[in-house]
Amino acid sequence: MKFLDSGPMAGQISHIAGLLKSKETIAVLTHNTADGDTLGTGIALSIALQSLQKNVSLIYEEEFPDNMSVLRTEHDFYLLLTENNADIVNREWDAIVAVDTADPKLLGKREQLLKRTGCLINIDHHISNFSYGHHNLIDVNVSATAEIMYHLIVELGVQLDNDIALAIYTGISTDTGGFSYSNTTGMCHKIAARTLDFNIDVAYLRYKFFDAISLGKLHCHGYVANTLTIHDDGKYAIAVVSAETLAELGASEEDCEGLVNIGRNVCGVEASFFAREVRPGEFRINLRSRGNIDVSKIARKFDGGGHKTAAGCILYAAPSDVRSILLEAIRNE
Ligand SMILES: [Mn+2]
Repeated sequence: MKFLDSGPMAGQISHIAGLLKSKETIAVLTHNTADGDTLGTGIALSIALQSLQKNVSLIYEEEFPDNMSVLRTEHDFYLLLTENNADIVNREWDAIVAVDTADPKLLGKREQLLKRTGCLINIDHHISNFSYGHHNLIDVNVSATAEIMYHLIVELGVQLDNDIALAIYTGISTDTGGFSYSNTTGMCHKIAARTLDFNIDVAYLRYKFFDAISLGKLHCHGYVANTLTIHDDGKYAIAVVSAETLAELGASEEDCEGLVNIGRNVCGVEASFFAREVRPGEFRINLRSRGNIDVSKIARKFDGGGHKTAAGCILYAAPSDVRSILLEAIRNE
């Protein structure tokens, strides 16, 4: 079902579809610390290209997160890049497609593959994407890259099936927080509605993507709720978790996902920061805003990026200095 008939995006989508049809060997790359959108988009595209008899590889370097294992299909295009894959690294590709990847740095070791093609296609919806591809299909107004992928797959003339529908539904559902963030639009509901013509277990996916919680994460929740600090008449919330605390709580990196929302949800808070120490003196910062503050501007001060309401960056500091550095950055914004 075609939902996009005219406008600049329709033209760009048909250009990229034509380009892909003219290529034979194609690598699809998802970003690291993979989420439902990059995986869903990458898998949907790989299925579509394989059905067009393309020689396609979906190259990844981190195992799928637990809650996304449901996405993994029976196809043979999955290619795990490990340290000693010289053959993958040196392979030439007619085209490489990076999906949902604002910056090639997010590709990790796979960034080096990019020079192995004269046709790098960059498909994304992040405002911080700097059009690093030879061809760029970027729409910052869509909820998820999976939305762009739906239009592209329709344009390629590929029929939806269960696997494609699940992949597209996952990308849109996860990037919109279950159709509840401000990026939720009529179009993303239309596309999701179309995917529900297939065998999608909405309740099970809701549980997997949003509700299921490990004990480590639950303990992290408790710690963050108890140690969160509120600043400037309740406008800003900051939570800092050291590596030592994470180890004591038995919490993994994955367990920290979404903890920034605890502060964001406090009444009156406009911007929330969650800082977790990944190596001594190195903090990964998640930033969230309720919409009045553009947190991507603050993330960029520390070489990070993202969207107006959700961004991330790395901060090098002593644990005791993290709060004051973040406060100064937002007060000077
Ligand atoms: Mn996305």
